[in-house]
Amino acid sequence: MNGVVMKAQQKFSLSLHPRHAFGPMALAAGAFIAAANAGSACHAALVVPATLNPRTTTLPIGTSFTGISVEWNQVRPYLQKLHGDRAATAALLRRLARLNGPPVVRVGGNSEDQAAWNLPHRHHIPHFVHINITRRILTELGWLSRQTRSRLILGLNLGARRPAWAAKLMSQSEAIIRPSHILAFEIGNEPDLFGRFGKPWRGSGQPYYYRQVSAYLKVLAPMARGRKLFAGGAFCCGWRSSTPRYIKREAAYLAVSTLHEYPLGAPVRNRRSPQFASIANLLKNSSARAYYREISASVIAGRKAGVPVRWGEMNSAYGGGKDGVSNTFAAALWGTDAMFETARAGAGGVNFHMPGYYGAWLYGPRGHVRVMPLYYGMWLFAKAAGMHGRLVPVAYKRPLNIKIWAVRGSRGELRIVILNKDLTRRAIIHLRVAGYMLSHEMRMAAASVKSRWRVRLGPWTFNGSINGDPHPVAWNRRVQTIATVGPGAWNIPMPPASGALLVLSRRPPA
Ligand code: BDP
Repeated sequence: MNGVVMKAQQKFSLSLHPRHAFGPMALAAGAFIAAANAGSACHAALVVPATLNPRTTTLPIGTSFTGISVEWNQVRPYLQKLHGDRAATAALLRRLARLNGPPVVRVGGNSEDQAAWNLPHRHHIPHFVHINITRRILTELGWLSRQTRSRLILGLNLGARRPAWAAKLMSQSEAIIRPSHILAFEIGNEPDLFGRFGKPWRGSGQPYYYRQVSAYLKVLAPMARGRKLFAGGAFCCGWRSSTPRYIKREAAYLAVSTLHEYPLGAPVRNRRSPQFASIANLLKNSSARAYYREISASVIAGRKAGVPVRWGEMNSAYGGGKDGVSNTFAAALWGTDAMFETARAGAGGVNFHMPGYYGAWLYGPRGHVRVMPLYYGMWLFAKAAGMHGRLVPVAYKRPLNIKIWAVRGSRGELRIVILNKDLTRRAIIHLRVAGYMLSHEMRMAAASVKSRWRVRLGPWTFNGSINGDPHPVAWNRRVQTIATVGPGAWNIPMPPASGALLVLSRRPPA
């Protein structure tokens, strides 16, 4: 509990940073109000001019950008049984894998420092260690990674200060899981909050932490036989800005450096706090921009040191997510945007922590899968990112809470994602891209921003799916027609709280 309170306080102080101006260049032309679709609930829509030059690509979006993070004690309930009902887990991961490469599966979180291989039933075990990592759990993970080609980041217990335990888990993992399926072993979860374990962690700070990490690496690094096989520091709150220093120190061992970020907190009670978990706060630009702002310095340090950096654990609201926020369509809009912000920073990807209210899919009481709105956001992102996509800067003004992202695919095609995160106002995006034609369009939409189930992406929904495969939507679809208003120019109506994916292909010369 203390940890949660402290985390709330620390995260609160971080969120007091002033809001920075958003990246895309402002267009000279201002946005203006236009009369729109007569008969619609909102009588006027804001016209937002947007343009881009497909030749000015910036960063590539890495493969295996998407990912999930699961606690050690959730592996069996959540990831196991890749047959019957729970084949859905593998089906959902494979769907993302086909688009952007296999999602990274990280096993860790608070359970990381509460768990040990074959937990010794002996005395002198720290009071916080109570989770037993069994052969069965590792076998399930091995099976999952074979089925999906997902690579694993496996969390080792640092809090207990037992390098020998970590060595045991590492050798068992490599014996049971194909070593090529293990991306990294992560040494400790959120050590910035280890004070909750009491002495000697309480009040000891980073020097003590680094001494412990060195003691671990002394034992573990020889087992890696020259491979960069470790991950960390998994800092969340107080120490996140020290990640560049961590990368510099440990680069020789790091396969990937991981950071954590939750913009909101489910236990936050103060409704006026910017961290209060509400749909309005989740959809604020700051809740997505944090994924750019808080990782950029680490990405730069990582580049210098040859270490990829990712959000090893993240989601909408810590404390397990919040019902009515984390499990609604708002999470799909936020999640898509947060992934693009991460890509804009040049980071390698994200791992959404789950299950809880923030799970991208959950299993109901009878074992049936429920694909949650967040998954649609992951799916939309993976479709847009593709295998070798590169971000293209889009010039537009943000009079409303609108985000526009563009990706150029390997054949020169453009995939444009538009997110209207405004809760009440329609917009018409006036998009101009010289030399391109519209070849495909799909909407990410829901009955309401609060919807938990009635969500669709293009003609597909997972609503009612029991095996993790989507089926065509059965409910009425309000058609939002895109108007072509000239060569390479379109008006794209965007209802409040909705997303769209447009695929543009090069216009053949006349
Ligand atoms: C993270 C912890 C994870 C928790 C999550 C939460 O690493 O284990 O489940 O917070 O509170 O910081 O939701």
